[in-house]
Amino acid sequence: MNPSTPSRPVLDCAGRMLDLSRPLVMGVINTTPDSFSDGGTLFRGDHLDPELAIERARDMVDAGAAILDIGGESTRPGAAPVSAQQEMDRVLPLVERITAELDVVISIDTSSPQLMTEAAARGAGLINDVRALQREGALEAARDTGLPVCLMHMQGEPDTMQAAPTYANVVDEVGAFLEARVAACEAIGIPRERLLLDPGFGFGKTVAHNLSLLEGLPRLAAAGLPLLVGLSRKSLIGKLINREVDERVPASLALAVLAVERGAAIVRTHDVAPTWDALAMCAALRSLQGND
Ligand code: 7PJ
Repeated sequence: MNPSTPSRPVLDCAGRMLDLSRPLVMGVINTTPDSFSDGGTLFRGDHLDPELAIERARDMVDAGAAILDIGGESTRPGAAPVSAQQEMDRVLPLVERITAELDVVISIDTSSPQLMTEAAARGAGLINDVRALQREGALEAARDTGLPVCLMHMQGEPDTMQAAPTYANVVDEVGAFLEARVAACEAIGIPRERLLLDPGFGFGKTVAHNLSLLEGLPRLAAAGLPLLVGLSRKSLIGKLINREVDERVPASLALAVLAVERGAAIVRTHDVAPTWDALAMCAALRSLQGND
């Protein structure tokens, strides 16, 4: 490394470099008709409208998103599983168009090894797996793409995970799980430098569990890997301050700032423009403090 330039944590996402020395925004593009919080907004009738989707993607990039996270499987509580083919049909055409038209890292929100492989071949730059590569063949598929991977913690599976989440110590257990998945990745040949961690807010967690994890983020950050967090519009906000999904942006911004202050590097959000502003304030304060 050139001694005159300070070293910065940088993630190579298929040739696009993400500078993690300042907090980054990941915008959510849902191709499902039934997601947690923005389900069906890219649909006309019962079909995904590619023009609406690319317009949403462009708006997010213009608003400062460094990454777009494209998902084709709904993981909201109670969601029905989709077939791998259905997921590919929803996601791959969009990956192709975004790669061709926009300068942004494309993240694929999937647990399907086949989709990881196909999306990487079409220009995706990051794999975001809410099952932390536990599906059969996922570790190998992710390794062979050469892409960075976000490993997320979830207790149970989406259809039942909110029934009765139980932990003795949620921060310890989530930390131990993520550490074990990092070890599994390293064992198969995915280097640590290519991994990000996510505690999985709302995935098999009560409000109290989510708050403990937010408080405990610095302990998870101590693993030395970049943290990604998704708190945007999540139901803990509804439960804590009684807001409907479309009224949760201000509280989501507060949570984003709290998470970044506790060590999060990337914030996944449905509302890119206000989140970018909120994180820019965190970055401004940090540069004044001289720790950037
Ligand atoms: C998350 C996610 C999250 C990561 C979803 C929603 C639910 N991936 N995919 N982290 N949430 N890494 O957007 O509300 O929190 S889907």
